[in-house]
Amino acid sequence: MKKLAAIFSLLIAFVAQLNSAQAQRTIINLDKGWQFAKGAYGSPSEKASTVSLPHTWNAKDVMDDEPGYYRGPAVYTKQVLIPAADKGGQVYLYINGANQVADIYLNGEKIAAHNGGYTRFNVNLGKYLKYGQQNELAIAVDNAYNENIPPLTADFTFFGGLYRDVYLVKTNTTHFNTDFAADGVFISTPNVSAEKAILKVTGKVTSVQKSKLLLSTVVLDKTGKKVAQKSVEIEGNGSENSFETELPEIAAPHLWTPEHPYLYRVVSTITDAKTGKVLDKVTEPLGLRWYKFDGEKGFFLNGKPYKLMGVSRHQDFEGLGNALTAKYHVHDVAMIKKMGGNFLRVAHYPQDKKVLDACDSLGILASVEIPVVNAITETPEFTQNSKNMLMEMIKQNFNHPSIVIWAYMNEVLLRPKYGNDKPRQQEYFKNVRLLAALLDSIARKEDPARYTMIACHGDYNRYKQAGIVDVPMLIGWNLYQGWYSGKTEDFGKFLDKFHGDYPKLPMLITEYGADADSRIRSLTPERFDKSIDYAVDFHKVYLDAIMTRPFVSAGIIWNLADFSSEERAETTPHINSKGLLTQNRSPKDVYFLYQANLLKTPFLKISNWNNRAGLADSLTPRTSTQLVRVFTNQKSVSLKLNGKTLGTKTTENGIISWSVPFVNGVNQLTATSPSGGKAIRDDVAVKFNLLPANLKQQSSKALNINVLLGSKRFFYSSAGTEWMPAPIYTKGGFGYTGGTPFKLPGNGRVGYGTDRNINKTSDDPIYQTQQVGIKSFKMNVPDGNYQLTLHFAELTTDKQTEALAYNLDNADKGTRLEDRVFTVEVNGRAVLQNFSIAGKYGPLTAGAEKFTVIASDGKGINIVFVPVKGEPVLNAIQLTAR
Ligand code: GCB
Repeated sequence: MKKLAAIFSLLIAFVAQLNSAQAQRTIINLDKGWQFAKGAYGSPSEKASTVSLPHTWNAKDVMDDEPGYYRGPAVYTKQVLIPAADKGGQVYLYINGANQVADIYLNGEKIAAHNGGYTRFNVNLGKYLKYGQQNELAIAVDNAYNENIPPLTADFTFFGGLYRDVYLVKTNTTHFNTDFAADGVFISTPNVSAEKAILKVTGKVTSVQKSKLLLSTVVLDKTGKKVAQKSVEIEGNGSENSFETELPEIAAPHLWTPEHPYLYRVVSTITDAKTGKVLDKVTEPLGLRWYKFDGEKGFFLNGKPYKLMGVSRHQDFEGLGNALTAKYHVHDVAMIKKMGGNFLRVAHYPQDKKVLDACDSLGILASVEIPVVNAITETPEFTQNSKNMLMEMIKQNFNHPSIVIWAYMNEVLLRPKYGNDKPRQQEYFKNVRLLAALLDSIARKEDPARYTMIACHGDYNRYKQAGIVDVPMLIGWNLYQGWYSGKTEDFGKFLDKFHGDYPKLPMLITEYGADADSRIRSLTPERFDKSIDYAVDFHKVYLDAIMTRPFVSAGIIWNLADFSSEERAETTPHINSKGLLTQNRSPKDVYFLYQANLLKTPFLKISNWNNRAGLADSLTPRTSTQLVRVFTNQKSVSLKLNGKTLGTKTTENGIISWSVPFVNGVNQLTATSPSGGKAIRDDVAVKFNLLPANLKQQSSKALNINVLLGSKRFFYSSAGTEWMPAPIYTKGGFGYTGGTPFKLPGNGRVGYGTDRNINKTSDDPIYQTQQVGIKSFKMNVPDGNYQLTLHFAELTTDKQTEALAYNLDNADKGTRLEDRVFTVEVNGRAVLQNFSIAGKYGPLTAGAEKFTVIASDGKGINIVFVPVKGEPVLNAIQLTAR
């Protein structure tokens, strides 16, 4: 029996050795079939459900009206069968993203932990595995606040979960080193020109026994043809040994550019020198290019000047949170390309590898950063976690030709701690600077070829005095003049001032943008109205200022798409709406503005304000004239409305505006422009709800009045209703009398209605403005039966909310709930008696009061607001025939 066992174990050892000697790395995806439950490891707080990765537990709870989302522990469990044949090799578990702390348990034992939610990590499962059996793998993930892990706070939602792929990598015991979950092979291109390219490949080989190895590097062109090759013998030393090889030069290389992102492949192989067996093989992308940033002249790629124009991008999508599959990542990068952009700021944290793969193959240059955002914690643990993230980011992404910048801090002095204790604050500044200097030196040492960068908010003196400006190789400015503060014109002044002070320091505009709620439009756009139209005006000024200043290396728009930010209230609660695209990636007019200015191929697009309402210009003809913008890179464009020409106009900065006399119903707009002989065109159908100047001109059945009080906004609601600003009453028409629009309290506070969330509605803009002190609302409607809806929300409240950190102008003084009681009479009949909005609905909560009203004897409808206490208010009003 003993003998048999001995033979058997010999056999196993032989098979294992065979395997270990033969196997190259294999990758086994583990995305399917996880059991998931919230709660700590061993004590679930709910029944487990089966989930697939990518997965977040916050996809839905960030979308509700309630503040907050689940931030705490949860556990993913899965049985993993490890064949007996794997014994003798190595088995690594790779986790591409677990936000933000992960503890790894194998067969009930905790074997590893990782801090930080945005970088990949791996665990050598080797000695813990049961071969030939099922192994219980459990990953406990926690997204609770942790003062030692960046980011501490930020304007984005910290979705919890295993939100990227998880997989096993099985290797021979001799393999490329897996430290920092990198590929273990690092390619640099110290010498590239149009004539030749020289490649240096460094890395480490991990082995468990002494052996003679052959390390070969082969460079393949796009067609798979070998263009360079080198093999060196190395001695496997039973632990780790470094290698460094320089390849023979590649003559007349295909250069990597945004226009022609030519990719070579570098295949690195470890072979057993004795047996000739391949032990490990990894393939890396290679793009041959050289670049520099110049303080005066901007950015150069392969000796040619390029204005870097692009976006930042968050990794979430409507309804999915941050748990996105590959196609979403690739689509986003493709949208930058489609816009005519050439740059992506991967902000504020490293993202899925597919993002950078797409940048490499589509020709989008990139910066990547670790999430040290807004503030630091002055502890060794915070420093250590930041350092580790930086190392992971650099090592994991080293070979992407698209990357030109490593960044490591964003607006770190936004609202500095210890405001009331100046000496302590000075110490804090010193510690921030020390951390910056440390991270900067690591990045320069780890990757001497790339630039380092810090992105700062517009308080230039603060960063200067704290010594931050002097640390990185590039300075990024996040600027919001004309949004959070000042006027759009101040933007150019800032650029000139900074450049005057630091002419040698290359400058990038790492952020600029304005909220643009795709449902809100305006014919008289103004700051904070969140209209698409204000955003277009804003971007026009910024784009011009960036394009006309060669010393500005880059203009990076904040943001590609609307993204989740739980802290935000405003018109779309929990969403930052500065995207050029909506959260489900449908383009807004601002996206068209950039296409018109950046694309080289013919482009023509009519504004997508396709659901409109308005008042007739006069009694006859019954048309309502409104501005329509056309975005184009063509010299001139002709526009037709329902087949009738509105003439030809010349383009200015990518835009042409037309006054279009809309009619009630469907309006077909056609824009055309001859382009190199071939005409390009765009067609849109605009649905227009036109209200006649004299409502009696329309039959009661056809009337559909939806108006907002205290507002100049147009709003397209979730029910598909076009709302328009309420007019002041004029004889024979309709509108309000008396009062003023609601204004936020507090000195110098700028806002549009209230910027707080309105409960019990997703159509917040209907309720966020109101007319305070309104006397009456009259509608000169034809006789008939109507349904009248009065919309109310009490906009004053005792509830204090913290001012949005980014809004530096916003000194929130808090508010006081007003004691407001009034009576509403319709055609002399009291329909609401001693009505208190807050009393009935509570403050900041939507309420709709519906009535059936009869208009007779040609008298129309007259609504009178009678004050009892305080001033009456009205937020919105609707009238339809019954
Ligand atoms: C910033 C931040 C970014 C915010 C943005 C905004 O300066 O860097 O994280 O989302 O402003 O929209 O306020």
